[in-house]
Amino acid sequence: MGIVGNLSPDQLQTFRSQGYLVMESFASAEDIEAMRSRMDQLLQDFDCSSTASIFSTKNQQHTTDNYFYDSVDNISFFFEEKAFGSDGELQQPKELSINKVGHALHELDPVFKRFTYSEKISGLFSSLGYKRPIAIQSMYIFKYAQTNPQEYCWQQPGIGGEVVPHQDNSFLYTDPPTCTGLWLALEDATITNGCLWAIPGSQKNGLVRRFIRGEDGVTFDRPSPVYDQKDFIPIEVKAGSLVVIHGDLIHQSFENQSSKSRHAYSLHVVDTDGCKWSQDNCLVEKHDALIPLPSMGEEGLPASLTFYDSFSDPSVWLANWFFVVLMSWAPSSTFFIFLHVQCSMEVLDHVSLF
Ligand SMILES: O=C(O)CCC(=O)C(=O)O
Repeated sequence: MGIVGNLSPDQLQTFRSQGYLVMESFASAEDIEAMRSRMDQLLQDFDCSSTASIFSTKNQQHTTDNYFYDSVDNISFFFEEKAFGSDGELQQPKELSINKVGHALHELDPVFKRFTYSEKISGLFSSLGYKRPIAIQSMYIFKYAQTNPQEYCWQQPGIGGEVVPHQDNSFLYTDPPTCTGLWLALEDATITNGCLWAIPGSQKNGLVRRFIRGEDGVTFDRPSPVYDQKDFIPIEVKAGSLVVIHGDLIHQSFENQSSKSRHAYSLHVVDTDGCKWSQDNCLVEKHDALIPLPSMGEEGLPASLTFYDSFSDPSVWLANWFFVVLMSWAPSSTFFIFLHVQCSMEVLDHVSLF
């Protein structure tokens, strides 16, 4: 059976008219805990010395651009603009200096992959009419709380920087445009800690500009329109809420001015059926290498997420028969070989699952 759409007609109507939809309690407390503690671990394991030098050295546009391009199939760490002092040194611990981690968490990390390829997400894209949805990039965004100036000699108010008004289709362009953003609050997001803001209905005016990759790096093809801040409304949500964002919706977020952090997992999905990935996008095309989210009309889950059914595999029966024969011949050593093989298969099974 294919994946069934899970949005109600009212939810679809809201999404179409205002350009975004809030789905409360979309992620469970366990999902959130799993993603947060996984990111804690990734951060602890991250050796920041070489990456910090890329971002702290002035006039290194080329190197930072390359680091960005390579992040398409990596788990890369991006520093906050204000993380470094004039001496090029981090002003606070690395755990408080990262702006985001991306852009292939959904492919490379088992915890983020499991959430991304869950039926809840597939159902959503089926509801939105996607035929072959691809998760094209993922980000863990920190938006750190204000740090204590005495503790870290920090002069600026709030390190978790702003995200200027933008449309996601500018960065992840297909022809016709199909990007939808999913923004999952991993902590409560409020006006003071930097929640999303959006101009409801702005998606109806279409895409205003594109972010294009050329020989000299990446640039916008047009200047940004001037937006009236009065048109934006805050989208305050509880942890676990998902904000579904139309690719043409104008949205932004401000600096975190509070003492509470605001973590989020952001995922961008495009359709690849009847749509063409634009070759001048800042991230290179890699659709062929990607597994589509299970979608309406597809039978079951994609191969990478199916579970291995050992009972119907003749080679497993043959191997077991072989062990039975060996067992009757040399019982004790065969028992240990058997244990060893079973353990290896467990590990392999696990690897192929992710
Ligand atoms: O997390 C934020 O503050 C902004 C995220 C955003 O704009 C996006 O994921 O498209």
